[in-house]
Amino acid sequence: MEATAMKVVLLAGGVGGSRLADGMARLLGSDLTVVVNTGDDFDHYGLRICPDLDTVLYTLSGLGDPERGWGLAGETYNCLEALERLGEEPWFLLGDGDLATHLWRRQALDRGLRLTQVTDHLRRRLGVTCRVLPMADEPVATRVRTDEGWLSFQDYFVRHKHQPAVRELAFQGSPGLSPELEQALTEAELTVLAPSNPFVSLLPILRVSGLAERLPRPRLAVSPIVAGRALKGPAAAMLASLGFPVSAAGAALALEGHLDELICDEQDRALELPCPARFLPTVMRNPEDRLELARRILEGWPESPG
Ligand code: FO1
Repeated sequence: MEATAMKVVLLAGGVGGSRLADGMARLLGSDLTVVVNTGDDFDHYGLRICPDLDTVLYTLSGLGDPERGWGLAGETYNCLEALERLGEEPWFLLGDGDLATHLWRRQALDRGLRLTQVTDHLRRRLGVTCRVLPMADEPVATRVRTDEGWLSFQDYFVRHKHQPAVRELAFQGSPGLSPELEQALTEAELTVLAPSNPFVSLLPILRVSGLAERLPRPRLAVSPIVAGRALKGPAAAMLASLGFPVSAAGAALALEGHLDELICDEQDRALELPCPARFLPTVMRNPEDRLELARRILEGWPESPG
């Protein structure tokens, strides 16, 4: 880890967010707080599944599956196979090691711990040095309206393989700031919005009551769209179906009012953008790319690691 005095909050969804979190954590250590979307969370077989929190924790601990970006590396699926023998048709792949996380979380929540406290325990046990905070302690559920009607988020994303066009989004729950998040926002000097899906990863975080207005400035957002394509997931398709340009400019418009500078990929230099922009190599293919992108993002800001 390289030493720096700058405190940063990174707003992140799952896979793309966790990769930038990894680069930033190696630069900033405990001066980084990753604020993670929990709108994808859901109950399944009585367990509380928090996919984005777990993706961030597994990636930062080095335990994650590098190919898929979610779940643990080298997973086995004995429990799911046993469920199949009982007549179930598992559509959400919960590995045996991952199940331990969900069992432990369920037990801790049942004992009255808040999700923030549960996540902090997991973080410490997994050896993650930066702070990782759920966007809220209260449950929030993202729902999407498709031509087949309203779907819960994981139904849309995993069961329907994010194929249906998304026409509208809704968020159930009225989350507020946890004391830990309020303190992190007060202490930090810079906000970074990870290259996560604007609609289903970042906007759920930004609608937490009191969060958007407390975000430390400047707020830098890394575009999840490069050369008109999403690096992963349905961000490009959602921009199109929700009526935005399918480009980094569209991502900036989707986050209008929440960013001071957009960091776009060098391939998008010719784009006309609705806000101040910087052009960097933003595609993270390996851990070195993550660190380099984190360093370049922080470059140029006062007290940055340089
Ligand atoms: N994504 C999938 O596409 N299929 C799965 O079966 C799946 C299982 C899964 C289990 C645990 C976990 O933490 C994440 C998992 N994901 C799976 C990823 C995840 O649901 C999505 O990537 C996010 O919700 C979107 O950020």
